[in-house]
Amino acid sequence: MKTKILEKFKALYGDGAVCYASPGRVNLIGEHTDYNMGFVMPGAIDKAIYVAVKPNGGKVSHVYSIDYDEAVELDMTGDKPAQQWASYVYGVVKEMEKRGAKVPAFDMTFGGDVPLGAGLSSSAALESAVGFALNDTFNLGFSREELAKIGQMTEHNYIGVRCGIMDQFASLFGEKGKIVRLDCRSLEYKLEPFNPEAAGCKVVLFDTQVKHTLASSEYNVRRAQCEAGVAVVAKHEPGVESLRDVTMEMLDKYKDEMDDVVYRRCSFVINENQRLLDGCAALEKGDYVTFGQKVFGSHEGLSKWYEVSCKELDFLVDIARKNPGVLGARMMGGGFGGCTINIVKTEAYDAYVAEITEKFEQEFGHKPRVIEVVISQGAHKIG
Ligand code: GAF
Repeated sequence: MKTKILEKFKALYGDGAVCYASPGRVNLIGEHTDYNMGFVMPGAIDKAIYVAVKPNGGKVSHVYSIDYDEAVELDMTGDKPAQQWASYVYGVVKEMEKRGAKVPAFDMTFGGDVPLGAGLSSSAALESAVGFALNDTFNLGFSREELAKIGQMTEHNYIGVRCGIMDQFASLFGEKGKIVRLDCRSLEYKLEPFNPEAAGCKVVLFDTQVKHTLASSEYNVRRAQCEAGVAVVAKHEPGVESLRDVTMEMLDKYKDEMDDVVYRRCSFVINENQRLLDGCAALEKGDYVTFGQKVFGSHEGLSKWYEVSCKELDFLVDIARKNPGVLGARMMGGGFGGCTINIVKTEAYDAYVAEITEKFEQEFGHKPRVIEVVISQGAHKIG
């Protein structure tokens, strides 16, 4: 990929570009908890967005996307570009400028191998790659944490999704073989070795290859529902600022003051945080069986209580539940399509992949994409 990006750069803008990469992510457990100030357990993967960049000394920047085979001129004094892919680049620069940086004009080509729409966070990978590349190229002095916030705010202010910080954080802070156990309130994190093979398991993703259009609008609705629940509890309980501060006892106490749907959304988040903590304790002991049960529990909550799953994802997890070789499976990411993450006993792996592929195709007329991932290094300069 690096060669392709650099060759395209050379053809369009000449020699001398430097290449950077920032990866997509998986998340073991803890979904929709990040914007509720809870915990998440993502890891960077071996699929990334690659950016080649060079200052151009002019007034406007030029950006080319390999995936869209399209070039745009970015005038940072003008409006947001019409193309969404270019809005990510524009948004990152704007967010840097809001924080006081002067970002000179540049030429850039980018592309990658993070499957789009699969819930592996290709957009956060792009924001992080662009932010990391510009920060290094122009010596802007942003920390990785600031770059993660710049990516997150790009999403809020230029794409319209009020996302949490998990995806950008994982893309920037991930390390080879390690899961990022992140507290989304304090942004304290621990890199924990993750070695399922040693416990006789494998992690595999099945991409439904569907993406329902509801995804970003419903995402913002979920976030607003969580905020509505917090507002009710906060009227009575001093110090409550987010769902992280709310217990099930508190939620039950004020249940009558909130819509049933708000109650259901909030209870999912509170339980999901607890599942993560319990799952994490199990993983620390190498107990993948207990961890897997938490993963199944997470899917149940996401599907029935948070209602962000879809028939294709539920179908995959139902098959997983009936297969004794599968320790845990659930939808991953924002939902309404994308992929499931599965923890499977090594000896059951091949038969499980065959079973899923066959049954899914029978039901939906196309095969799911089987994606094997390796937990890998976060944003870095390739040179
Ligand atoms: C998307 C968002 F971008 C993340 O911030 C996170 O909320 C996730 O959905 C759900 O856990 O990937």
